[in-house]
Amino acid sequence: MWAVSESSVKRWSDSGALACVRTPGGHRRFTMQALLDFQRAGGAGRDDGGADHRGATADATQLDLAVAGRDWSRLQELYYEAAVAGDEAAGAALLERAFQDGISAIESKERILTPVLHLIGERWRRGELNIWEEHLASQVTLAATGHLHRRLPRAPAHGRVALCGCPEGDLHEIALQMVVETLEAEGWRAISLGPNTPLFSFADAVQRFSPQLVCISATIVHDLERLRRDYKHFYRAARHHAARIVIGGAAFADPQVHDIFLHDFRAIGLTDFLEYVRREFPPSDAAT
Ligand code: B12
Repeated sequence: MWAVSESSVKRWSDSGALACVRTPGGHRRFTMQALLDFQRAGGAGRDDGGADHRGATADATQLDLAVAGRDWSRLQELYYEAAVAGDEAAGAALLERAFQDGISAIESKERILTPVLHLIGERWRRGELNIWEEHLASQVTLAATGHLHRRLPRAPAHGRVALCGCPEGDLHEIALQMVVETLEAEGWRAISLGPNTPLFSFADAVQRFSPQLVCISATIVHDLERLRRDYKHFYRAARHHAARIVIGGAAFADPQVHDIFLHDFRAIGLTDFLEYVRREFPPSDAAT
């Protein structure tokens, strides 16, 4: 978080500035609250402060200011830096800090992560970013959003099942993970088949799990003829189990693709998706 040495942290802890809990073996443990209290009281810049201290404090302060002011473009810049540097800890800390200040997980996904990934794609396309930087950014994003998700409160499980995946040939799994997290936070059992799932096998999974909801995320698709053929089988299976079908992702902007994937709802993002889910599956109708 502050990019300082272990001895600095020990010194702050020994002076009482940074509260710690000692394990029976004598190791120091720091609660999130203690870190935040320390940060509010001046953080890493409170004492002697070498250059590294000042830099780290400046970063933390910038993050605090950006979060407090809901400065989305600054938050995007800060997240971008963490993402292309492969800094999972910084990416996760940013999302956690935002959440503590009242920015919901969906807001972070839509207003920070998604625009940053779109920008990364654009910079990659223009040859300004290396492929490995795009890969690092993907890993950081999957890890950071997963980290926040595991800490969030969830609605009680209501027994409904959603089956989610990307069609064959599509390796873009970040939006899919976001959809799964959104449903889990709402108390769904959300099963992810992951990226690159052939539709005929997706249809078999529908038979196996009898979901109330099926979510397809598609960014890039190939072989429209094969998709057309397999989707018919998939659609019949979904209808047989009375599952609603929701589609989302850039691939559906192409009318040819859109027309193949008969659906109940096409989501633009996570906010309209959540509205749809809450409207179509009200709590009173829950199975358990
Ligand atoms: C990361 C990335 C990759 C990574 C993916 C890693 C991973 N683990 O997921 C890797 C390196 C694998 C990759 C590979 C390729 N990629 Co790529 N990739 C991207 C990038 C930068 C980000 C994608 C992403 O995660 N976006 C963030 C998500 C959250 O945003 P989103 O998809 O828009 O989703 C939002 C909404 O659409 C919606 N949504 C989406 N799906 C769903 C589903 C449901 C049910 C709901 C409710 C909502 C919903 O909610 C989301 C939240 O807001 C994009 C740039 C971009 N514009 O997206 C390029 C991009 C998609 N890739 C592109 C290309 C060309 C490729 C490759 C062909 C490159 C190559 N030559 O190898 C391969 C193809 C691989 C394949 N077969 O799929 C192009 C596609 C252009 C096109 N339309 O043809 C893009 C646009 C980059 C560019 N500017 O040119 N890529």
